[in-house]
Amino acid sequence: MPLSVRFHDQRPQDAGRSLREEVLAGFAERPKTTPPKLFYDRRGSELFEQICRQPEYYPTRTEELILARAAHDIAEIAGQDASLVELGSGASHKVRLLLEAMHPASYLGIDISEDFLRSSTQRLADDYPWLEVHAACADFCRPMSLPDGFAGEHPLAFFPGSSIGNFDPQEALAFLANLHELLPEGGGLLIGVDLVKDQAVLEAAYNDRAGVTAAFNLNLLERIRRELDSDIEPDQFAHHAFFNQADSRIEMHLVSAQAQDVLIEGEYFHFAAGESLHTENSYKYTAEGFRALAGRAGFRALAMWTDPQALFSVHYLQRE
Ligand code: AVI
Repeated sequence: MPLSVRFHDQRPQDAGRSLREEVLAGFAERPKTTPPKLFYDRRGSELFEQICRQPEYYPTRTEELILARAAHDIAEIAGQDASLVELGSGASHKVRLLLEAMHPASYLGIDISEDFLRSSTQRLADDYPWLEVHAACADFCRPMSLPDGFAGEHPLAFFPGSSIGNFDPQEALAFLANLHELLPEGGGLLIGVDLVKDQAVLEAAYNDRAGVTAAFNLNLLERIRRELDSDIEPDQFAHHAFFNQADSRIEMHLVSAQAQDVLIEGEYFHFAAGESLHTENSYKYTAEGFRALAGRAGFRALAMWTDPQALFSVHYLQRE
C-alpha cells in the first residue's frame, strides 16, 4: 500500500503576472525582453528535458556525476537527523542519489506547478516507502516558511541544475537571502552552479547540433501564437546564443529576419531587421565568485565538489 504525500498549499495570494501581461510589458521594453520562466509550458518543459540529454549540454550529466561521487560526503556533512528540502520538481535522478545516500526521515518538495509536484512526489513516496514525503505548492522565489508538520530540524535545501544562473546577480542575492530566511541557523544549502570556462564549450552547449535549444527558444513564440491573440511568425525569427564575457553570461535571443510588425492582443510591435528579443541569461560563476555571493546572503561555504574538467560545481553552504 503506497504511502500518501502530505500536501501543503502555500500558493501566494496574488497569481503574479499572466503570460499576456509579461509579453506586452516585455515587448514594450528597449531592448525587448521576456523572462525565462515563459519558456516552460508543457512543450517547453519537454524540450528542456531533451536539451539535458544533448551531447553538448554538459551541465546535467556533469552535475549527476559529481553528486554520485559526493553523495556519501554530503550525507556525512548533513548528519543523521537531516531532512531534505528540494526546490523544484522531485522528478530528477539527482535527488534520488541524495535520498539513497542520506536516508533522511523526511523529504519536502517545493514547486509552483501543482500537477507536476503531486506526480513527482507521489513517485518518490511509492519508491521509498520508508520516507515521509511532503509537497508544498509554493513560489520559492518569494518569502515562505517550512510547512507545519514537516519535521525538519536540520533541513538540507537542494537547488540543482544551476537554475540560480537564470537570475541576474541582484536576483540571485535576493533568492539566497530568501533561503536564509527559510532555513534555521545551521541548516544547509546544496546548490549546483555552472562554472566559467572555455567560450567554445559554453556556446556549443546553447547551440546544440540537433537544434533542440533553438526549438526551445522559438517555442516561446509558438506559445505566444497558441495562447494569445497574435500573428507572430516563429519562422521569421532565428535563435542566437553567445557568451557575453563582460557580464559572464550566456545570452539567448530571437533575432528578427526582417523588418516586421507583429500583432499581440491588439497591439503592434515593430522589429527592425536584425533586432532581437532577449529571452534568457544564464550566468556562469567562478567558484570564488559564487562563494562571495553566498557569503553576502549569510551562507558559509563548507565544501565544494567539481568534475575533473572543472565544468560544473556543487557547493555545500551552511546558513549562519
Ligand atoms: C534551467 N537553466 C539552468 C538552463 C540554463 O542552462 O540556463 C536553461 C537552458 N536554456 C537553454 N538551455 C538550457
